[in-house]
Amino acid sequence: MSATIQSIEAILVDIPTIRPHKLSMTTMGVQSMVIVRMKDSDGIEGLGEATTIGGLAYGPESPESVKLTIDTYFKSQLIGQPAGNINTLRVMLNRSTRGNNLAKSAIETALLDLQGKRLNRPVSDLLGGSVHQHLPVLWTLASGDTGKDIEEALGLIETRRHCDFKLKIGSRALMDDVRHVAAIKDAVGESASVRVDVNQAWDEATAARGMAELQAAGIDLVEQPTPMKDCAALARLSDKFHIPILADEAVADAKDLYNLAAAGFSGAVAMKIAKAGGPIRALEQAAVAQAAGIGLYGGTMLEGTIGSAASLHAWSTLENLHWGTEMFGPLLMKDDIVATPLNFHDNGVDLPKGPGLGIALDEDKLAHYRRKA
Ligand code: MUC
Ligand code: MG
Repeated sequence: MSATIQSIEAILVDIPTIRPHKLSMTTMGVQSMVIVRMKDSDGIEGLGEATTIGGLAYGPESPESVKLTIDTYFKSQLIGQPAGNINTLRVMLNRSTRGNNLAKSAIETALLDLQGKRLNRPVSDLLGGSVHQHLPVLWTLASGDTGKDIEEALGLIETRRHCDFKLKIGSRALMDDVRHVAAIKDAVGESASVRVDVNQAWDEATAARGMAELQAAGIDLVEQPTPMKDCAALARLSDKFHIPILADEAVADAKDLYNLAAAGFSGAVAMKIAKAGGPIRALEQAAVAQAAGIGLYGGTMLEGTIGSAASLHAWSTLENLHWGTEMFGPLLMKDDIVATPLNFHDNGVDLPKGPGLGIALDEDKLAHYRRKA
């Protein structure tokens, strides 16, 4: 008889960030993750993670609500089911529960890790096989201070940890942001790609002016300048400017991307396992993007090592990641809960090896950082 799911634990973990991470809607000083431990009847354990940025200031799911969804609604449906048929379990959860994609992503990841460990194959093999073993990773400059950001960027270029940068803007007046961005672009020079993420903070008129200024300053990409539901604005802006737009919050899954492309959007899309509901569903976007001529980018919700590894296994299966990835989440945190961290070097990161995600927990660290109350 095939192994069945025996237990699922959803653990809240809080790890401080290495510095304040200033986004347009909030400033993060700690990253809260939900770590899923799923055991089957053979005693094999699968790991998953759900993470978001800035809690409810960012989106409708919080780490606490993800834990509640898993504990109260998903556990009872999954326990006792055969662990090996991931698609059947995904369909079951999608039928019983609308939305809650962060929680679904953690579960889908744990099922993939479990299956990979049982078959002794990496998760990337379950997704068709990796095309890349080393993936490019940019870094986000978001200290809130131009001088500190420049110092941080120059240090990272020097050590070849990162050569491309994303700046978080949108909380200040437009021209203050433009001056901040232009000063950083000036300091890092031609060879570094500098992009900005506005996290929906501008209306269309502000975005039009901002895009013109950023294009003149040599910025390569503008991420989600306008509110997520305003697809028409994103399409109009992409038509008006040469500087490409990266759709982030506007696109959770393949259907969103299809609708955006049908509205006339051109540019690129940030795929995220958290937005889509798991690595398998995130890759569905890649097929739509490729068909529509939209560029691909491996996005993060600032996941720790488990969520970042799951994303890397998915992105590694794609021939072209036109804009690389931003899987640097673990480096933004002061510490880690895994035994062997990801290997960041040469402006990128290695795809972890070994069965499943290729990640093992450090039980002492997990005990230290798990939420007590
Ligand atoms: C986002 O909105 O893209 C990715 C990098 C970062 O600093 O924040 C995230 C989320
Ligand atoms: Mg973004």
